[in-house]
Amino acid sequence: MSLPSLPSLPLRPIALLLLSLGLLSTTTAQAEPPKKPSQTQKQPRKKPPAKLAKPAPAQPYGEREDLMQFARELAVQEGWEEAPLRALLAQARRNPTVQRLIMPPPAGTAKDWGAYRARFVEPRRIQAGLAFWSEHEEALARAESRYGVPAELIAGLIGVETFYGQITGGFSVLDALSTLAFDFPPGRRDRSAFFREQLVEYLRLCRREGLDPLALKGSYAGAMGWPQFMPGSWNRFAIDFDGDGRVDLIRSPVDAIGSVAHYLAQHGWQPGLPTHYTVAAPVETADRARLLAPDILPSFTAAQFEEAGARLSEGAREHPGPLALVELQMGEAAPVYVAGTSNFYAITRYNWSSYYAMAVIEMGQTLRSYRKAGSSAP
Ligand SMILES: [Ca+2]
Repeated sequence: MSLPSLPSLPLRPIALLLLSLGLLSTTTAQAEPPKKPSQTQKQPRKKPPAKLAKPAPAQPYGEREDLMQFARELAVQEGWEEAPLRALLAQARRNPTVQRLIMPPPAGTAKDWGAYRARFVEPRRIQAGLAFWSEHEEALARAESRYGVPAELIAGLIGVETFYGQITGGFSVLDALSTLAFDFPPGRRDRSAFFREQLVEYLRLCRREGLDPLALKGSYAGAMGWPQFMPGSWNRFAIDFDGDGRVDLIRSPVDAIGSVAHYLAQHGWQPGLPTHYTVAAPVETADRARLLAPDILPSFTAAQFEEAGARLSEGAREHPGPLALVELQMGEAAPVYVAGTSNFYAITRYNWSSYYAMAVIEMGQTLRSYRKAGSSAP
């Protein structure tokens, strides 16, 4: 999940999907966990060939000087004992897969909202979402009433992030964060300072919650649990919502529900405001380009939209705040457009992608429709 102050960070549950669909360029705030086949689909277990070549196990960093220097400074800064910290970091391992996944997709990959949407808003995930909503109806309603974030949006988001806790990532968080902190690959903007900070946040989190830093699994960028929070976001925005005195995003879906709502509320969610409106984009290329220039940051009034040649739906013309013209590319077909509000923007603070935000919204709407119709299965 989420790094408000860090625009172009591609990380998150969906990152693999984004990669495969060429959508990673808009940035995401969290990291996509790899799919664990054992969790996502039950397949008949095939007996592996007797002599299956295994990749050589990654070597621990050991007492590499930059890690030990980091440990020394951190021990002083946090008032921690140095020796156990050194011993812990020495066990971290550089992971080449993490280095590969942090890279942007090849240039020129066509974005396709239709294909992207179909990966999330599909029968199995809808089914899981309806079960999740039924099971956690009380917590979702409580989060909605406390933070003003609709239950459907929270349910949609957790569904898109982790398939309701089924796909939360199989990377060692310590390895992933250490790799990106100390061996960030060349070829894209260096984010190692950010990941060093996340590593510190992770160690604080483990100490506070009594978790084993060698044991936790997450996405290739170190995002964890049901809502895929990065450690810094966990420390700042996660809450205890099931009242057991602990903030546990790995085992408690109820803590995840409260934490997602709290996160969005802290990132500008306004109760009662729509996320977006339908809009016909300006026909003139120059006008369209002007409205698209600020990207997903809502920057124009409804009147300015219309002056530029966009045609808004009736409700949108009365919208009091700024709007953003959001373009969703459809592969070779003509793109679709929506007018995003500040609430659309708030969802992109969780994951920096308009495709992501739209998938969350439409997943939520779909779940709500099924519930309204009293239907339990798509
Ligand atoms: Ca709790």
